[in-house]
Amino acid sequence: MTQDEAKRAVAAVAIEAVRPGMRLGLGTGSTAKHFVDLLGELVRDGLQVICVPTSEATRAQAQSLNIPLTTLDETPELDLTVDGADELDAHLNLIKGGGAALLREKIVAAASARMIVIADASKKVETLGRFPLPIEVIQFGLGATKIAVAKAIEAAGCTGPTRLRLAADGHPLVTDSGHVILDAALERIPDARALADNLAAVPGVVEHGLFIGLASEALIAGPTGVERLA
Ligand code: ABF
Repeated sequence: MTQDEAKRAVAAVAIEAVRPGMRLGLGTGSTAKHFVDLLGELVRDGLQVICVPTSEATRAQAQSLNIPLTTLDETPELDLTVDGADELDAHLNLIKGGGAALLREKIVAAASARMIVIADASKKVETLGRFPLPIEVIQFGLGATKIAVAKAIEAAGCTGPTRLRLAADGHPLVTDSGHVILDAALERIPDARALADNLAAVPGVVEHGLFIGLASEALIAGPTGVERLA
């Protein structure tokens, strides 16, 4: 099974959780893209759902599939969000944000009664951190914020450089919400809760990619099929 086939396989299991009338959060990334494609097929066949996209990319995909969209202003409570992840551990703690959508993803996940993470087996790790941790920051005062972030990282017992994420044109990548992203290459995060709390306290940090206590379950495509972690 190729990695893309694995992503499709977990999306096909996740779509079984969708019921008529559900209010859904639609994730971002290549795995979530498969879920949205499958949802589009059900909508074409008459399924009634209303959805909040977690990025402009997912919005465009959903619109192209005629999936009915809403906002968290109109629909502040969602039944289910299905989204990908860059890393997940056995406690369902996640690193997300490789797709630069972490802020809206976290807001949508937090507004959902249930969050199903869909991932290929490469995302499952013993300890979070091998994937550089995305940290979304406002552009004002970036130099000072970078120093404060480094101190917050050190205070949580982690070490590693933070780099400003660049877009393909070599300029700083700007997120859908107009912020920039620092990627912290920490290798290991021994205490994700402590790091999350430290980062959240830094002025200028809008959000970070540690999702703790948000995922209800994960569907992971491995060599012997789809494993469910809850
Ligand atoms: C998004 O999905 C991002 O937060 C995360 O980086 C990405 C995972 O990407 P993929 O499913 O393409 O591996 O939710």
